[in-house]
Amino acid sequence: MSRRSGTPWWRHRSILIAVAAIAVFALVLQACTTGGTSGSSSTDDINTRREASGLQPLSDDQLLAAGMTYLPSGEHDPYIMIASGGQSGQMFVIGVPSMRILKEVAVFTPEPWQGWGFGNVGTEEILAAGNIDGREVRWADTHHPAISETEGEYDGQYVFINDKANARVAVIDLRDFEVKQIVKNPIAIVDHGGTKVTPNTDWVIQGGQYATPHGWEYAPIDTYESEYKGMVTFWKFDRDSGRILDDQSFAMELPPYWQDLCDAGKLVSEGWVFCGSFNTELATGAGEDGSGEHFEAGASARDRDYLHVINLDKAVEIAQAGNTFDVNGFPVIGLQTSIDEGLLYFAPEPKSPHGSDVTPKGDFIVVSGKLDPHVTVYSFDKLMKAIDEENWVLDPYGVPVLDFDSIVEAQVEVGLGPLHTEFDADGYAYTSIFLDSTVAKWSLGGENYRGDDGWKLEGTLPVQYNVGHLVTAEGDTVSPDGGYLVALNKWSIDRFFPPGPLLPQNLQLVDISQPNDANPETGGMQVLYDMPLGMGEPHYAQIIKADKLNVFEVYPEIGWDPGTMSVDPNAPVAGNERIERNGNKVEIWMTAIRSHFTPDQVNIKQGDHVIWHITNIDTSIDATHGFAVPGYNINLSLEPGETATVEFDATMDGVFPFYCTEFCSALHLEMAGYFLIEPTE
Ligand code: K7E
Ligand code: CUA
Repeated sequence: MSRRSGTPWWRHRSILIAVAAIAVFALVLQACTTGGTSGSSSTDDINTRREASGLQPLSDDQLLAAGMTYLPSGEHDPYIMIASGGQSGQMFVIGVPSMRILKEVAVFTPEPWQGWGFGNVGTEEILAAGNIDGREVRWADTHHPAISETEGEYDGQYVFINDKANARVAVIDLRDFEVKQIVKNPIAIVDHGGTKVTPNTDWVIQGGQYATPHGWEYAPIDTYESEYKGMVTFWKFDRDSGRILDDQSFAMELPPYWQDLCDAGKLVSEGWVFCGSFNTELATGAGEDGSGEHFEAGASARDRDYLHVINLDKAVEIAQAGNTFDVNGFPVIGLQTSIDEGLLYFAPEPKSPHGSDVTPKGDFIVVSGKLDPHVTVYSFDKLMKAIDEENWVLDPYGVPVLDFDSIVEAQVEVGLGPLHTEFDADGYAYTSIFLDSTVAKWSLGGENYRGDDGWKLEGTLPVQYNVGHLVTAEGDTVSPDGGYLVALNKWSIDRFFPPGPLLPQNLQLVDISQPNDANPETGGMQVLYDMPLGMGEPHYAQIIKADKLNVFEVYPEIGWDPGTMSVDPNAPVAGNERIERNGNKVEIWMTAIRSHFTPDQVNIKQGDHVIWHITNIDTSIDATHGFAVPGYNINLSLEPGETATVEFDATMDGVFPFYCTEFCSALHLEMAGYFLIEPTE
């Protein structure tokens, strides 16, 4: 088989024609909307050309959808979607409405293009902070990105993301879309209900999931009820330094229910936090002796689980007063303290709950039971009233369980398997319906929304298939934009060419800008675009207005250290390039500029300890240089102005041509050098 994998010529041609046809759609649409008479084409012409290239003709609706997502070369997306990367351990940056992938941001997993974890000392240190008992854990299951907020609005400064698999949280600076910090939760080995931020990003919430003894110490499973613990952790965030301050952070001990998604209260409910849970059955699985039940039955037997209603403001006071115990050096508020101090209440929630979403005005909390066809809406006022009136019974751990009927504002039947809910600017809510594979649009009632018109289903839109989260533009903030919704579908089945049995996810862009009567069945919703994503399974995403992001196009000054976000005084700059030897320590100060490294010959001896600093002294936008040392597992990405250091022992002797891995100029191939390591006996 010496033939190159055969793409027939006509395939290429059909792609070209498709591209041309899309360009023509834009012309037609422009002609239609401006009333102009371009006279160059028409729907018929487009469909004639599509058919000629083996494509199906388009309906008017489909043509409109194409025109709503097509951006001519050079036009930027008005919105940016930050999606979790699931098992990739990364985070995706996607333009909306074009659904073009702009970047996979390296987070928990080494990524060579960004030079993330391939010798760059700064990145290695950040990754190493996520080591667990000294073990390098270099994958993650990222679920929930949380863009930093000011007064409940996305401010575009930072994004946080959790690693469900290992209970870690990363902090990403949105000036350069690079990770600045990874923290490992000291008391839990897995998490889920994070990350979410409080309305001014004072606290980053990391909720637990599968209960273990704190510190994931061993305890026999038959001690589950007494030794296994749930948890929620509140990480203190310092905006000025851009870091989580672990010495001001704390956790709360919770019963060994499996805590699920959390959301922070806002406006009227600011200072409170709401976390769903399941497995209030305390199921422990099917044992090898045939005892017990699988979790899917055992953990979904009861009709009610508990929404955890947490008084964060008061918990902060208790933690600051030192009324905590210590797990691995981390302060934890004990469950009994939480009960005594009124930090924790339970609100019964319907069967197998998932999702916990606070409405834009902070006045309601929406939860879904995966095995209940309704969304259940609690009133924050009613929760407070029930707490005041002590309208509760106690759960087996002594936590007050509020009376369901007294706290529920409404239940709206939306379909089978409701999960997650977001909002728009007009008082509508959108819930993902996993089993039905739909998005349900329903109206919020109450004076802040649609009043007496509220609490009813407005329409459902089929999506393909099995939608997990959905996201609307700024849809979990105090002022959602609406306009666009993205359904993050778990299964794609027949939507795309199957690249092997592992299929991509299907992210579907949905237009939610139209009134209900534009299509009474769907409540005006229309699918605009299907985007396959074959890089990991995004769970949640957030969509922010692009103009809220203040991104560095190049680093502000030459010698910039992205780790400290300031100039490194030790950075090599033009004119001070040099090599210093001190015994077997060799330190190199090198610069990179189109199209050479200075110096481009480096001679050392085998066994030398090498500290190699490199600055990209180019200041033009996009003039990134790479730096690869073959055989030594080293690759850097040096963006304009950036400085980085690699440090290693030159154990292998030989001749190692190093080179720039970014095609930066006409003489990029010449941007190389010789690293000669002379053998010692
Ligand atoms: Cu529903 Cu982790 Cu938010 Cu997946 S979670 S879908
Ligand atoms: Cu620098 Cu290629």
